[in-house]
Amino acid sequence: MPLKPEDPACEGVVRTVRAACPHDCPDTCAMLVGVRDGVAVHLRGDPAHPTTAGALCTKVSRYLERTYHCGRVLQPLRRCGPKGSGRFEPVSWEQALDDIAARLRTLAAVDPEAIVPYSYCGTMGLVQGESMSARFFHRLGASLLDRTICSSAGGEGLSMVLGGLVGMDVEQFAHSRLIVIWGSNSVTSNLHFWSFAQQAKRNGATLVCIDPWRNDTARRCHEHLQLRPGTDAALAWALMGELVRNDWLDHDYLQRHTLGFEQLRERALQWTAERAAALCGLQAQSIRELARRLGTTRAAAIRINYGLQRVHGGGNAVRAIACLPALTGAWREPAGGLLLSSSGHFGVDVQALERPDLLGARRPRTINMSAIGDALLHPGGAGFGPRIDALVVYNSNPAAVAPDASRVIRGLRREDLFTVVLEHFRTDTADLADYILPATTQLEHLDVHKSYGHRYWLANDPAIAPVGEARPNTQIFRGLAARMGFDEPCFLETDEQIAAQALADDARNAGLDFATLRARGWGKVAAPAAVFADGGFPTPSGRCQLAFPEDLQAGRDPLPQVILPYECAETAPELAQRYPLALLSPPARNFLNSSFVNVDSLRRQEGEPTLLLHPRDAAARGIAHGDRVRCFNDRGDVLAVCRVSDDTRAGQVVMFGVWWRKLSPDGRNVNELTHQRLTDLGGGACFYDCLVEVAAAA
Ligand SMILES: Nc1nc2c(c(=O)[nH]1)N[C@H]1C(S)=C(S)[C@@H](COP(=O)(O)OP(=O)(O)OC[C@H]3O[C@@H](n4cnc5c(=O)[nH]c(N)nc54)[C@H](O)[C@@H]3O)O[C@H]1N2
Ligand SMILES: Nc1nc2c(c(=O)[nH]1)N[C@H]1C(S)=C(S)[C@@H](COP(=O)(O)OP(=O)(O)OC[C@H]3O[C@@H](n4cnc5c(=O)[nH]c(N)nc54)[C@H](O)[C@@H]3O)O[C@H]1N2
Ligand SMILES: [Mo]
Repeated sequence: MPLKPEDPACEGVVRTVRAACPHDCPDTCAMLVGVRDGVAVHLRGDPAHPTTAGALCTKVSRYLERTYHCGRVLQPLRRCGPKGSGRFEPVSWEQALDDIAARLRTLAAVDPEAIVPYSYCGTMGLVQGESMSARFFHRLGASLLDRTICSSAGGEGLSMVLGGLVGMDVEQFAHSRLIVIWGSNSVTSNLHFWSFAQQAKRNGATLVCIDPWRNDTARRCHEHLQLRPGTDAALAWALMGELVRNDWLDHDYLQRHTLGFEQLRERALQWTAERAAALCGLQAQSIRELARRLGTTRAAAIRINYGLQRVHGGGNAVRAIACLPALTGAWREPAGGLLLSSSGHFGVDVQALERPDLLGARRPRTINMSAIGDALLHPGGAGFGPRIDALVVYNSNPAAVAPDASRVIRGLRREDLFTVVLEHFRTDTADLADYILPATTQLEHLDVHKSYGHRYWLANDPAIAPVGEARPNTQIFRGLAARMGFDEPCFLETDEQIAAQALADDARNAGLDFATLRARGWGKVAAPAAVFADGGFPTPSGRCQLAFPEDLQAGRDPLPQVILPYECAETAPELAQRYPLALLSPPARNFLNSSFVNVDSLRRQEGEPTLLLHPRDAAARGIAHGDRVRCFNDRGDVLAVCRVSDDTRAGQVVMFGVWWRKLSPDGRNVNELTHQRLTDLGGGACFYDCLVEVAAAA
């Protein structure tokens, strides 16, 4: 049982260690771990850290339960039954690393590109993420991985306009007068931003939510524009049209700090509120009203999150939205503008961490992680290269989180695929491995973190010794590198040395180094509060790119496009006949992607896989509240308990992700239904671009 810091048992004997929440979330909280006799006894948010403000979310407040979970993998395991049988035997580290290195060496002798790393953000740490691992795969000449599963469409869209992953300081939202929360359930997935939004609300700000369903955030906002999924670009164009027609424009800002306003103006005038309303399923009046608010409120702020870019046109939707603050000059105010990601405000020395120079002259192919199912099932050949013979998975659970799960599982089940999984737990992916290697958690290893939601670097000191025989990812890859005979000095570097390299000698870091961070826990980057008050966008011209110069030069349409989902009535009428319901599968409040699903107290709070169905759709199908239903399409089917509610639109269902398959009643999850087609920009996954049908379960 974790203790409370004020518990008398803590006094005098509990040492406090500074830590950082490792999870894939914009909040990246500063944590304080209490340790007694080598055991972590409590964990809390650092009250002094301005965005954490002493509060952790429900999930991470259970991090001790997760760390000391009886399901932790404690020793290296080797498969001893048929693939997927779940039969493993313990082996020594020596044995496991020798075997794995031998196998990889044999494959690499033929073609190293047959080996593929698969990783994402199980930890966001720069040391336990892509450092020693990337060096290892670069030196090996393995296939590269395009890490697109979450944010690449929006990231590319934003960068086309602003020049990078840059934007407002989240702390400034407390002073905004208008906050538009666009495609994000902040209360669930960005709690510490929500605290600032609430402060603004208490001070009289208006909060508007733009989301296809009435989520926890929409419920707490003044206005809710409940649009059809995948139509955000059209809405943004109509807002621009209204701004232009009413001359709610900052002409001075446009003239001095933007490119392409004339082209944008002409296109915007083609978009009336009525035209967008028809496409988006909104009232024209509510579009006009939002435009008026954006055009007439100083300190108007937009919080977009990655929820809205998981559709075919997601990249262009972000592009269109990102133009808005430049039209109104909202960037002049510290509490105005837009925030999608703050990553670009950090000076990270990626070259030093990942050492792409170890590739030498080799240019391996790139595998897109959002289409790993197809990649694993590809026989190899022209245009693809060698068949994938080995997959090394770390910091990710593709069997649960990747789209088109039945193909992913078929791929992972290949008897001739050699799979190594570095994990804390026996996840769905680990069950399909040949070797499972026990990895340390954040309390057991050293790391350094930036954030994509705020502007603080954070250090993470190990609080406890590794549980069981667990090893940090870095140590595992160091061990493999030694066995492969990689003798470059970078393979001998310690985690401390790597952490020190992560902070580039770059004005953005305000002189911070790892030693200082470690002593203080965290430190803020140098960006000014009103980051683009005087322009200075990180684009080649220093201007905000309303039209994209490279497209203009190449004779392509330089403006943000309106691209409808792959799967909707307009673009796929035959499919929409058979599968008339649009499926969204956003995060569950008590899970973090597929992490924490195995923490019993949190899974109990979530109950069972749940599907939200509109009363009209329920009536048409004879389904009642609480019924067990089957949600299906040509790709697969999954069971859920039905909640009948007008929180969702008619014609749209919401299923909360991302359950472990083996902890679900039917041994499957919502990604049975999603597809592997990619977004317009950035090659991202289209999780929320998916048509289904729902029926009462037999
Ligand atoms: N509790 C919890 N927190 C998390 C996560 C988690 O799994 N659980 N995941 C973390 C990760 S990895 C990420 S990337 C972020 C995710 O953050 P987001 O992707 O922003 O996730 P949500 O906050 O659920 O927001 C998704 C919202 O987008 C809406 N949406 C879907 N399609 C559209 C659309 O076409 N247009 C618009 N306007 N809205 C749409 C959904 O209905 C949903 O309410 O959150 C992080 N935080
Ligand atoms: N249908 C649907 N699917 C989705 C989404 C959705 O909204 N709907 N969201 C998508 C999004 S936004 C994202 S970001 C992806 C996330 O997908 P993933 O990045 O795969 O995230 P998790 O599911 O949290 O799995 C991370 C795994 O890494 C492990 N891990 C954590 N720390 C360490 C470590 O230090 N070392 C090692 N070796 N392992 C560690 C954890 O135990 C966990 O099993 O899922 C995507 N999938
Ligand atoms: Mo994500």
